[in-house]
Amino acid sequence: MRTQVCIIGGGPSGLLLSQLLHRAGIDTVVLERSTRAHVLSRIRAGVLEWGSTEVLRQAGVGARMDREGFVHSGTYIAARNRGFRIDFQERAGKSIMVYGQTEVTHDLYAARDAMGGIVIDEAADVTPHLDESAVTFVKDGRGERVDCDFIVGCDGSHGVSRTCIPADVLKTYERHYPFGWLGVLSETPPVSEELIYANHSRGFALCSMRNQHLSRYYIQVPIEDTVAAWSDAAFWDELRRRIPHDAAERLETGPAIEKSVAPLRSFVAEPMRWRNLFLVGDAAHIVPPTGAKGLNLAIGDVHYLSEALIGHYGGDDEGIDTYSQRALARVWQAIRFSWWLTTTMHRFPDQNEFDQRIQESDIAYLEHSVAARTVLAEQYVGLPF
Ligand code: RFL
Ligand code: PHB
Repeated sequence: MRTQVCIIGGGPSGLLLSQLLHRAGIDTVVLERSTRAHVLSRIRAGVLEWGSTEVLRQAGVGARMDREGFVHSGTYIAARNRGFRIDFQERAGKSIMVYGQTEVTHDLYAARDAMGGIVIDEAADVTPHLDESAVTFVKDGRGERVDCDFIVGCDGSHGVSRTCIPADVLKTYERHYPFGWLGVLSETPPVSEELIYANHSRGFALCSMRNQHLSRYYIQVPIEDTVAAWSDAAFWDELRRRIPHDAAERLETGPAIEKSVAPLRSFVAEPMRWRNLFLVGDAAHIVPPTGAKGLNLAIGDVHYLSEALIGHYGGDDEGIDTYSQRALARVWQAIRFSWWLTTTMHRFPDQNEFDQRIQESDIAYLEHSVAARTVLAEQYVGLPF
């Protein structure tokens, strides 16, 4: 098989890149390790920056999002069981869109199918060969090979692409947080019309949603906790203790239809280009979910790289030569924001009452300072590309 751009990974990054390039007349092949059903069953991100919604529209996959997604012009921040609102429109002139990653991925697969895009799922042993500008893999027990101009690693944090960058070239930066998030999806009306991020001396909590009948809630738990350690009843009790009193009183509970524990981590790999290989999304960087930045950063990378590759095939290499530098500058801003919000909102194992008061003062400052609310809003809605 021969193509121009071979994309490893059929998550949101890989599918979106393939869609944007195909629309610009550039051939791609996407190689995905899992089944499509598995990729579509992952419950992950819920919040899109406005810039991300624009990239999705540009890719021709914005119609259902614009019909079914929820535009939020603000969010609630809480401490000591009391919340206040930050108005994104007023402070940053932009809103965000609540539309699940599962739906984004679904729309991307539908669009790829409609255009006859090649997405090969259950591709095993995917191996990039940078010297030969090719990727080999095994499908249905048979060895296959794709020759290409460029290889793009959209294969997430445990993918194979990043390992092709020599150890003396690759530099990584990492922080592990000493707790996880227990997430629950339930067929109940969301407790609040906008998200609530709650600091509490018992630990962080987040109230989010997918639609008017589907809520997504998270609580901070010890990193070693398993799903089995948390009955539905124990989860709801703990959530109620941490969120604002008025929300706790309104909270409607029901059976969890999905429950999982996710670790929190910050990670950056540099550079994001090595020879004919580019890294995109979680393959190059991970943020803790507190700032809702993971999927949005992935979409940002795709935006830069699609422009760069379109430029290359039009005779201009500046975009591919500066891709790593441009993408990383924006990535580090989101790494810092996600670290700050995580640090301000969570209970650390060695935290004492002094540390708790510092966090509460930081949050009170947000409530009372227009400047502080502007700083948060500008970053939450997403810095410009
Ligand atoms: P993905 O989604 O991990 O997709 C990578 C794909 O590559 C495949 N793959 C391979 N294929 C072939 N060969 C190999 N060797 C391969 N190795 C891996 C995998 O099967 C997979 O299909 O990465 P991508 O596309 O870069 O997308 C990144 C996002 O998924 C991620 O950043 C977000 O989900 C993070 N995230 C959030 N981001 C937001 O912007 N807003 C949020 O509100 C938000 N909430 C979250 C989140 C992530 C969470 N978890 C569970 C990690 C909430 C949670 C709980
Ligand atoms: C979600 O709805 O899953 C979600 C929302 C906001 C976050 C993280 C996750 O910061």
